[in-house]
Amino acid sequence: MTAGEWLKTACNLCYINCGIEVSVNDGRLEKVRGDRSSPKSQGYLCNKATRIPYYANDKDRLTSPLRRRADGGFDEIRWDEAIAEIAARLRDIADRHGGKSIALYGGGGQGNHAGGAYASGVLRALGSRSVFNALSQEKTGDFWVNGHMFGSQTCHTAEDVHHCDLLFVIGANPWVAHGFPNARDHLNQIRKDPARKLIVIDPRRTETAEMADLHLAVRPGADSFLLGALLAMLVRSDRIDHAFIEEHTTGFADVKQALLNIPVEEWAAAADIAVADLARCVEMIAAAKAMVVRAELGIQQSTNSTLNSYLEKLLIMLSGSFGRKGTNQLHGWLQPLWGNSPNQTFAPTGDAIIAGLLPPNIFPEAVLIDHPDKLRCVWIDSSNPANTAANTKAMERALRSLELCVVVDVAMTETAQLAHYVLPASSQYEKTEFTLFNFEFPTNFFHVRAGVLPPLAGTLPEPEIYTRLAVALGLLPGDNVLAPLREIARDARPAFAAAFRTFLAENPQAVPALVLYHTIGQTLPDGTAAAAPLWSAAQACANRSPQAVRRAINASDEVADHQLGDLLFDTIVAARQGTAVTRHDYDDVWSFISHADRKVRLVVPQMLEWLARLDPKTALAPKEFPFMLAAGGRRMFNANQIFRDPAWRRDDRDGAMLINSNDLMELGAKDGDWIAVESAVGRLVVRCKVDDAMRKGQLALPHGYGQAYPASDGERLVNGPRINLLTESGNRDPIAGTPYHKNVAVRLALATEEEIRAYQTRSDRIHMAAVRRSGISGRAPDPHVR
Ligand SMILES: Nc1nc2c(c(=O)[nH]1)N[C@H]1C(S)=C(S)[C@@H](COP(=O)(O)OP(=O)(O)OC[C@H]3O[C@@H](n4cnc5c(=O)[nH]c(N)nc54)[C@H](O)[C@@H]3O)O[C@H]1N2
Ligand SMILES: Nc1nc2c(c(=O)[nH]1)N[C@H]1C(S)=C(S)[C@@H](COP(=O)(O)OP(=O)(O)OC[C@H]3O[C@@H](n4cnc5c(=O)[nH]c(N)nc54)[C@H](O)[C@@H]3O)O[C@H]1N2
Ligand code: SF4
Ligand SMILES: [Mo]
Repeated sequence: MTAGEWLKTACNLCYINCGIEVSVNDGRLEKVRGDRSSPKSQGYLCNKATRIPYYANDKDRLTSPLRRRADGGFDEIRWDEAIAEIAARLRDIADRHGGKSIALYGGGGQGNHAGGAYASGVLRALGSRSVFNALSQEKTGDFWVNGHMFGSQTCHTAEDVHHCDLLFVIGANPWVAHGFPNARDHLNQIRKDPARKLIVIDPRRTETAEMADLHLAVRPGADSFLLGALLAMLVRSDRIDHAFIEEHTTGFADVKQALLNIPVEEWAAAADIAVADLARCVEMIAAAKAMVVRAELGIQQSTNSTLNSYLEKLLIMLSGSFGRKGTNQLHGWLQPLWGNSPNQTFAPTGDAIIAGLLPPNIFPEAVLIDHPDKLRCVWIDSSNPANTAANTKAMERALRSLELCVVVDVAMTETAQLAHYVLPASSQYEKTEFTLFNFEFPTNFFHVRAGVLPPLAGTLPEPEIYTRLAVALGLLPGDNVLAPLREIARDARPAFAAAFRTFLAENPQAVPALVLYHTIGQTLPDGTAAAAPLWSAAQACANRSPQAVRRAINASDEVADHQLGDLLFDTIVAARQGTAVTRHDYDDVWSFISHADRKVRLVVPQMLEWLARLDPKTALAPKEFPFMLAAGGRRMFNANQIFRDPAWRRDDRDGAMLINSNDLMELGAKDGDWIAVESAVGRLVVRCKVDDAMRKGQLALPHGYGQAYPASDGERLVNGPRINLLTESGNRDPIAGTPYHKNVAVRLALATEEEIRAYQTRSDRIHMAAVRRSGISGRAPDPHVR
């Protein structure tokens, strides 16, 4: 690497993974700019990406494997010691209790999924079957609905925001959180074009809602009432697309009856929305030529979330906003990020396994329950559940009571503090990475990024960690056995597929992902060996959608179908800026539906029963806890648990709680004060910030705070609220088990003098250290949030 050279990679701060270029000097990542050659993001960048150096050059990295002592402290140990001890303990647990007592938690964050392929391969080979991750804290209700309506939980809706004339946003804030590529550009274009409209359903007048033609400031948690009333009005006024419904769906008569039963005025009142505003919404939907619905956590992490996802899909279907340019579609995949597991349950608790995943909300019970098949060991990679799963106290209790807990991370997280062993990974800029968050249609992109920095001394990239583990467990043959297969990969790619199959048949214990890493992986350009498991994905993708792959990679007619998978794979691993992997026709959408007749099932009996039982009285907050807290919103300066150094933030350094000025006045506090917020399970003292975009009675705390970081004297201080101290495991969806984080019933109190002093001092200490570290001198810590 030449000093000052710009190298191509991707942003790891949200799941859009924009293509970026970074300048590297003396082993440090110095500057970031958008990569104009990126086929997906074309140079786009948001405010967070310029702060990537705070992740890439973090001073508080793990640099040695750690083993926890009985007194709770940690000893640094050698890699070979750590791997040998962990392997022996894993084997012992599998022998005594069976592999099912071992679970994987995580496997990837916003920018890294390469490690997950290897982690799950090794654990599965031990007999482990349970997987927990962030998707089952947000999306599995949606996946369950998709399974019923489209025939498989891997059918997933894409949003053609680019071409819509009506963008309908429900419980999402794309100006801040993105969620679709180049979000701010699209929102700006829609705002400027009088022919294009924007509707937003959100209790808060967010940055996105501020740009809308119609903002419906729904009562928090009352979206089912709003969406139900809206659908009832669409049906009553016959503003629905009969031709679409007839041609592409089944079951309309039953759904129509269920919607006609809805008492519109009563439900609109429960949602606190004027019927006249709903009527305007109906007119806008009817006038649109191409509506696209964009929904996220505001309905997926709130009361009745699985029902919300169903009603959202009905809105798409009844208005015929599906399968055309500018509407919603289903999309293809290089490799599906989740599975399809209808009717599967986790025996110890009876909870549903959706998309192959178990919800973090049941993790404490799955560990603490008295059952022969309970979980006794968890392997955690790229996740910080002690901060990000519901009910921190219950989560910590469960993590502490495991027979074995291993954490693979770049930093000493709150979860790592509770583990028996901590293994230091190289960062996402020090190794090859890719993500499986590729949800675009008609053209879907994929980006394999090569490392741009050398691995930090003492760390290992995940494929190397899992190689060592697999070798110690006898799950990977020696190099003398692998070498011949590697030679075939190098010399005769067409013969490799058959040779690989034979190899696995002869070595049934071997972990396939690791075999690929050590064979075909070693033949790839720019050290991209970690991308080797994509070879199987590319073969499968080319088999499923040969025409779409041919178009995407401009394969000539001379390329035979059986060569297409290899060509796709070689194209992916060669393109440093990412590449298109499938380019579909809009009409291909129907082929993605798994039902044999390619029709969407409008009737999902459990959903219609749920709808019939909804009681508008439940929309009001309980008396004892009169405020509704959105525990975990996206802001300009939060990014999950990815940055730990508080200096990365330009504002909102304490992670303030947003509150309406009237509510604050009634409490007797003022802007910037420390106040206490109490739920049924916990209490937090937080900085408050007046925000009259908030509804009265609604509060919001940010996601992505609560990490400990060393102050100047080395003491680790927690920065900002650990919001899941307030959330309860049981406040979850009855079907998916996903948390209702957006609707946490709380009350407010004034903080004590002692608390105010303690929190202010802590904030000053951590931000003083941050200012010094970042080299910005002469700036005292800001006593108030800006
Ligand atoms: N800046 C930033 N961007 C991110 C992330 C980040 O940490 N920081 N994280 C990424 C990740 S992992 C995800 S999943 C996405 C999430 O992206 P979003 O879902 O768009 O983000 P949130 O801010 O969590 O929630 C969206 C909106 O829900 C609203 N809301 C709260 N309660 C309700 C309710 O009862 N009903 C309705 N209709 N709305 C409600 C909030 O006011 C908020 O505006 O963002 C991604 N992008
Ligand atoms: N109350 C509340 N809770 C929430 C949410 C909310 O809105 N409210 N949001 C939920 C959502 S949508 C999500 S997506 C989850 C996210 O929560 P998590 O699943 O915990 O994921 P991240 O916050 O992305 O944490 C990623 C971890 O990966 C580590 N890491 C970074 N790079 C690497 C690497 O290269 N290798 C390895 N091995 N580790 C690495 C980071 O240090 C960090 O510890 O939180 C959920 N929790
Ligand atoms: S939108 Fe997401 S991926 Fe793109 S620059 Fe911003 S944080 Fe990074
Ligand atoms: Mo997420």
